[in-house]
Amino acid sequence: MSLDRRKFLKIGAGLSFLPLVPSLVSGKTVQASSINSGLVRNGTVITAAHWGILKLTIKDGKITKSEPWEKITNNDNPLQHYTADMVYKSRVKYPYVRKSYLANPNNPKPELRGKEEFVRVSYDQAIKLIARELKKTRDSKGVQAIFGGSYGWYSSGRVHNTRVLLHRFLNVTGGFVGVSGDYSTGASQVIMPYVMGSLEVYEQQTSWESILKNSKIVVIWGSDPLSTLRIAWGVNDQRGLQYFDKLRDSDIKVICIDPVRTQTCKYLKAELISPRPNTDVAMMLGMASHLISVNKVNYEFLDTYTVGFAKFKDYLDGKSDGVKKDTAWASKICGLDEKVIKSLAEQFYDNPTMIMSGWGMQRAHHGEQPHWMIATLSAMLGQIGTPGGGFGLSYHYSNGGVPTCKGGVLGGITAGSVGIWKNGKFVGMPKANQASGGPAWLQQGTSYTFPLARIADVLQNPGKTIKHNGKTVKYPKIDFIYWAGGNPIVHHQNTNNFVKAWRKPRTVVVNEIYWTPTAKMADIVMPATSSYERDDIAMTGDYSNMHITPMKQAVLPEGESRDDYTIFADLCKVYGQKVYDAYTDGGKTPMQLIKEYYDSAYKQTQAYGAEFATPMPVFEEFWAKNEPIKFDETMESIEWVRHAEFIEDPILNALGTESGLIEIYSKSIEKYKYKDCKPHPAWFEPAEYLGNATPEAPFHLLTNHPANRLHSQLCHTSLRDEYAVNGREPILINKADAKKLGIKDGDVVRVFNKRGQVLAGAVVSNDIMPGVVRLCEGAWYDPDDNGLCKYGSANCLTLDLPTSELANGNISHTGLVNIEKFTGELPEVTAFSAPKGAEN
Ligand SMILES: Nc1nc2c(c(=O)[nH]1)N[C@H]1C(S)=C(S)[C@@H](COP(=O)(O)OP(=O)(O)OC[C@H]3O[C@@H](n4cnc5c(=O)[nH]c(N)nc54)[C@H](O)[C@@H]3O)O[C@H]1N2
Ligand SMILES: Nc1nc2c(c(=O)[nH]1)N[C@H]1C(S)=C(S)[C@@H](COP(=O)(O)OP(=O)(O)OC[C@H]3O[C@@H](n4cnc5c(=O)[nH]c(N)nc54)[C@H](O)[C@@H]3O)O[C@H]1N2
Ligand SMILES: [Mo]
Repeated sequence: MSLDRRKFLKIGAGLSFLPLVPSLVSGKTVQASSINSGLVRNGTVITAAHWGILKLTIKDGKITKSEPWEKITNNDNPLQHYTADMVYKSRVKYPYVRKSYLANPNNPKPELRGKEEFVRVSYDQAIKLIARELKKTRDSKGVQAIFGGSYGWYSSGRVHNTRVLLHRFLNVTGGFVGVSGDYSTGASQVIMPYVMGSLEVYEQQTSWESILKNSKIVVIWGSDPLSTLRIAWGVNDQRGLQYFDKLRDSDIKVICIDPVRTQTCKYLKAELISPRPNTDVAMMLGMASHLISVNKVNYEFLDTYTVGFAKFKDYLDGKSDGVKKDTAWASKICGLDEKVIKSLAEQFYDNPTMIMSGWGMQRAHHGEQPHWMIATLSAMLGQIGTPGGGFGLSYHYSNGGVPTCKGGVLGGITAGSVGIWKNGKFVGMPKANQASGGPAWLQQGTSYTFPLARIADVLQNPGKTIKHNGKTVKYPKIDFIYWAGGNPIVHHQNTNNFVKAWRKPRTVVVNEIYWTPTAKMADIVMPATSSYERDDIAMTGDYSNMHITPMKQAVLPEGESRDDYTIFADLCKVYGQKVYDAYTDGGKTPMQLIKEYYDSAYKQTQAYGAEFATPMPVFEEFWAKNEPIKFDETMESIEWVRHAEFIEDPILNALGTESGLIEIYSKSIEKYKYKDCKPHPAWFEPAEYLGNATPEAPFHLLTNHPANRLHSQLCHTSLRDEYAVNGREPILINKADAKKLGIKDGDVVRVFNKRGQVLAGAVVSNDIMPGVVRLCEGAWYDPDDNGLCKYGSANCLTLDLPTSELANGNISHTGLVNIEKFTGELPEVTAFSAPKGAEN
């Protein structure tokens, strides 16, 4: 192994396809035989979604039932039953253009976006309009005016990955502005490479089998896996939930640290510790001080595997700021009794303890700190890389810790490279890049990307420079937004401010399946098919690579909806035959691509040799059979312990950090001299938290991921009837708080602060600590004329500030609000119906 390794970020045993980073795999050209999918009019069809492999029942060409292909956990996953609604409700059925845009695209009155009626146009007219306006903007304002970052989720499937297809299209036609990072782990994915030399958040975890055998304590810190494991980035293998069943049946002690008594906490009958939101770092600093004072620190581990502990200890002792970070200090900030803090620290030291952390607490102001501090604490305990101990940042996501199988890995659509254009003519694709593949904005570095959570700032302040992760980023001047996959009007923080920013560019085009708030705020809306109306192929288990599954078209497309691959191919045609050929790789159909991706996996398994257990049938047989293929785990992956090789030999298997060791102190970060991110983990007061609450905004708002949706996806289905309160998004309020406010379970309440206001339905319960309320993200934004969201979209209330100058992540779990009983006349919810001018 090269010793240079330590200089590089080491991404080992990672997700085969990083979330939201387009895949770089590309298969070879294979001539597809003629395969006719042939629709089932009566019978069953196998397909897949983020929530698992599904079996659909079709009667007279309509979906009548949707259920999991295999039932393997105690917990039903309600997301699996609403496929019919995903096809038949709230659909964008035809192309639409906003009235003023259609009348005059050069002066389209962008301030009317979302307010004005739509006009239906023919598919061809819409395609021509988009191509013409895109070309006009790129020619006159350059690549930096075209925003194709288009952050967001998609529908599972290796061909119809809408964001990658958009990038492919924008690349071929001349390039675009992209984004770096994501909303999920904005802070952690930037800090952890400095600390551990790897992303940690998107990497395989110590095997569950090893945990069940070796751990004595499992700590679930700021995480609700029973909820978040209902989905996966690709297709859910459901094994993570199965392992939580096994954890429940084991003798392992489970401790949940969370302001909310989560589903997971209840199911596992865990001990609940509830610190004030956003104060976990203070709590952990207190634990660290206590461990030092009772001499329960593994100094040998610190000496061998880490750098910078002495400097960190100076900080704990208050050498430079005169503040000792002991348990008394911590207790005042986090609200927990000193005894609790001390007892936790000692229990962790005395037992093999696996700390499973979610990502909620890093989606907060100074979100770089919590996971850095967890790594520091685990290093002091001396448990990183040992069976049963250490920490893991993906047990709650995409089934981390489920052993990896040895099978074939499917290829997938790629973003390709930027096409070469000279004097307005397409010359061709660059040769060298074609082989390496990968999206142009990754290759171009930072000149045309910005940290994604700054998008509102970018749209409002073109040309501004900001500090970011040791570099300077200059904002582009965006005039054309193309969004495909993602619901930014719902997912971005401080909606009222974001809507203002969204109304700046001249053009906004959105490909959508449903009339989401984002589709309603577009100038041109292209009707996209759902994944149940087109053929595709997928794998389950982002870490386990467990199944290859067909995703067969179940029903005919609604209205004039087309798959994104075709929409972009048709746009390319306007740019000329050569551009079309570059995009479609010589005119390949989706079915040809499906076969090509399958064949690349097939070839891999063939190469394993005859003794390998899971043979794959040839494609035609696989497709005709309509059954997933399952691969088997290997012994190595069943016993795998994250970072064990580093512990075995820290020189030969050095980490990818600057020193090759775990960095409790980072010299690189020291050089950046950021005020809001020191070179070691530290406590910073968040902009808004219970420690600085005011009578105007006395409650801390948590905006957790919703158990019964995937963000905003499924919000429009009748699953909503199972959780909505008085027709509104539920807000969890502590009993004592509700009593003081005169609010009863089932009341409609107004939640407000200086940024915005929403209606929500009160769920009064002691499942949340006093002073804290929870309104899950992803509820469809439904503004009335005064900016009140009638349905309850949480981001109307959140803060749009960066975590720090290091990561510039979003801080959606930081923020204070006020609540009152709503006594006015209840406005009708209109979020799920079509806008003016469009039919449902
Ligand atoms: N307050 C707060 N805000 C948050 C968070 C939080 O914790 N709190 N979490 C953040 C996080 S981690 C994330 S990941 C984001 C999620 O934000 P998004 O990814 O924007 O959320 P989704 O609701 O999944 O949006 C996906 C959209 O893509 C559409 N879509 C699906 N398949 C296709 C397709 O094949 N073609 C086309 N054209 N469209 C398709 C769906 O209909 C849906 O509207 O939200 C972020 N926002
Ligand atoms: N069903 C479902 N599953 C999902 C998603 C979904 O929308 N629906 N979204 C997926 C995506 S894109 C992502 S990124 C992941 C997100 O996964 P996470 O980021 O882990 O999810 P969150 O709900 O934001 O937060 C997890 C827990 O952190 C707690 N928490 C919040 N702030 C604090 C704090 O300051 N301290 C402590 N101790 N706890 C805190 C919350 O109460 C919550 O129980 O989930 C994925 N899984
Ligand atoms: Mo996410």
